[in-house]
Amino acid sequence: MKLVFAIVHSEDSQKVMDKLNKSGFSVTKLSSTGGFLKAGNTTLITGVEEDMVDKVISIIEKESKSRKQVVNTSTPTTGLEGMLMAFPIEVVVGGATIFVLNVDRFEKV
Ligand code: 2BA
Repeated sequence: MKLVFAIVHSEDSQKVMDKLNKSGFSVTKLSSTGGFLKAGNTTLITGVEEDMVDKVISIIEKESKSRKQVVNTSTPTTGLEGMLMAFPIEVVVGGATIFVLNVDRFEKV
């Protein structure tokens, strides 16, 4: 058995979960926060048999859009001691970031 962790944009999460459920997969949704943008995203966990991993990934891929986001970073200026200058950079977020882990044991009791 495998555990698929998918970090998706929160706006895509409902669609991804609906499609996974409709295809017979159980999903758990966790609210998470990206370390770089410090913005909310969603982590979805799905436990599946190994031969279903590609199907799960293709559903997630199909429903997860990539987005451009502008983030302000600050850098110390030269010559002006202690001054920080903010400048915007554009980053591409997603579609989805996916990790597939081995499951040693799975029980439902
Ligand atoms: P964040 O950490 O908020 O990152 C958002 C986007 O910012 C990233 O999109 C990437 O384009 C950019 N980015 C992240 N770290 C950067 C850095 N050190 N320098 C420049 N740009 C950087 P994605 O790669 O699509 O990642 C979306 C979210 O997925 C991330 O949100 C994070 O929550 C998660 N994630 C991505 N890679 C991960 C990894 N290797 N381990 C754990 N979580 C990861």
